[in-house]
Amino acid sequence: MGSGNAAARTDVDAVVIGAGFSGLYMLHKLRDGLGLNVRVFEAGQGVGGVWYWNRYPGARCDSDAFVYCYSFDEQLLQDWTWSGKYPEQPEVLAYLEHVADRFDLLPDITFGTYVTAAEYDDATARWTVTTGAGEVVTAQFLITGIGHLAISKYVPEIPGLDTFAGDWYHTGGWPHEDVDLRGKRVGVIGTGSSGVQSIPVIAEQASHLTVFQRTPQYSVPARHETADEEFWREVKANYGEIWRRAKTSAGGFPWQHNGKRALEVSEQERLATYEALWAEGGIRFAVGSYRDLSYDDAANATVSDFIRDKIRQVVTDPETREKLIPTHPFMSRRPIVDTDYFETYNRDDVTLVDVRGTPIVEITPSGVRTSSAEYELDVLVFATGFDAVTGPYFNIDIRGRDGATLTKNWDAGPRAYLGLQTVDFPNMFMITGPGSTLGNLPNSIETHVEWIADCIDHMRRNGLTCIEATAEAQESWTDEVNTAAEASMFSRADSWVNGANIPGKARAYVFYFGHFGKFRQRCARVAGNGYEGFHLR
Ligand code: NA7
Repeated sequence: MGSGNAAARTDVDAVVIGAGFSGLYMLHKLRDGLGLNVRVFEAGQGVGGVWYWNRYPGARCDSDAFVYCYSFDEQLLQDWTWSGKYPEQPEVLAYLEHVADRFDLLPDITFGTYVTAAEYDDATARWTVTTGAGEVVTAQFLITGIGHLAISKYVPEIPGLDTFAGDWYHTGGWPHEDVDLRGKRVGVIGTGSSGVQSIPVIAEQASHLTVFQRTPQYSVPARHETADEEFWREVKANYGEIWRRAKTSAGGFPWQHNGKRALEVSEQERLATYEALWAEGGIRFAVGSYRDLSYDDAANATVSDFIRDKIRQVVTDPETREKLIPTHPFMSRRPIVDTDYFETYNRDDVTLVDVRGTPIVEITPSGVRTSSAEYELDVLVFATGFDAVTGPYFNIDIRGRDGATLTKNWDAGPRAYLGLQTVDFPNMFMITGPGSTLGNLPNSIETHVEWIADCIDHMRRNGLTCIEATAEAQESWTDEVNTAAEASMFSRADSWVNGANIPGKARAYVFYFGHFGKFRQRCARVAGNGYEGFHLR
């Protein structure tokens, strides 16, 4: 085991960036599994990554918690009990803090420290990593556990924001102290997952809430509930089988579709299936019914229409109701799970503004002015998302062989072999880098962390010092990423998964939308075949 005296070491085996789900497990695997010296740098003052920063009202997990966790330690699985189906942010953070304590990870993490630069030296096959605090550390391996979102909040450039007299926040950088919204006129811009989660909670507190919506969204009711002892007895007794199913499934969840095509059954049967899953709520609605919803337009239309009808049944005001009806196909954007989202628009103190029809023109000292009206606000909330996946990488000046930069290599979109490595950056591993799976992320993260640890172990056992993806393997994987995305509903709409949410950003798919279980097998096969597609020396 490493010495645990992180602050003293400036030459280590591995530097890991980030102490969220990815970085914590990577540290444990390398330090406790392989006996390496590891330093972890984390920008936040505590562990948690995305769960450290995203503290907005209503922030909660929307994967079922019993599988939104690590699976690698049987005792941890048996000891930890989530309060219910979709825990709120403080509980997910408490879980990660528990893991950090349990495996004694804190001594090797330097908090409040942003990695500003990393440079590869071909002669030594080592990285030199520089932090914002001016510390310089060298390492054989540079491993990014920087997530997809947390550090690269997107605030659109709207004229006049600097003149706004009230307070404004981004959901991804919510203050750690309480923000008192009681009696305030609050505006929320954005209706993605963060907006949809926060809007009902903010509406409870504010004197008036104005929602500025550009694109209406599908959302499935979470039907959050607390979990009783009986539920946990059952889950904990069957965890082996639950994980086996989750790790072989399409999305990293322990459920599969029902094997049928939507249009091969009668309308009556189809509606009964959707109704049953709707009553159950949550992400299972998206993954648990017909197998062709995510790639067949006609099949998808049946489920999209079903949700549109549900929205119409909930929202009472006809004008508001029509503004809330999405036109893109369900699952062409990352599915959203909510608690009372559409119901919130029935409140007298909530106004929905369609900023596609009447765009925001400017922010004034007293609020937001659209092309047709001015809305007076005390607080403005940007739920406007993130410069996802590439943003966190471009925020660090990473230089590979011969000074190669990611900004240049990825200017037409990111490219990486299995989401693990990118050409010109030897000995740099990415945990769920571009071209890896989305779905239930702890599962994707464990897949990569374990693969990386096994690979480093293999290298050490065989006296190898350097690994780099080959250009051929990277290009061929990028083709597969694009083919899978084009075949999926994700090609039918703009959003952060294809770079379309950031003006000027390259349009490219940043995830592999193929089958998660097969992706896992693929990673294992590549390793089993002597790391095919990688050059080792
Ligand atoms: P998202 O899903 O990217 O949502 C951002 C929202 O902000 C979305 O509704 C955008 O509208 C809206 N937006 C962005 N820019 C503007 C401007 N200029 N004017 C009006 N509205 C705007 O981010 P989230 O934080 O909600 O979720 C990100 C992921 O975090 C989520 O998928 C989960 O994986 C966790 P648009 O729809 O683009 O028209």
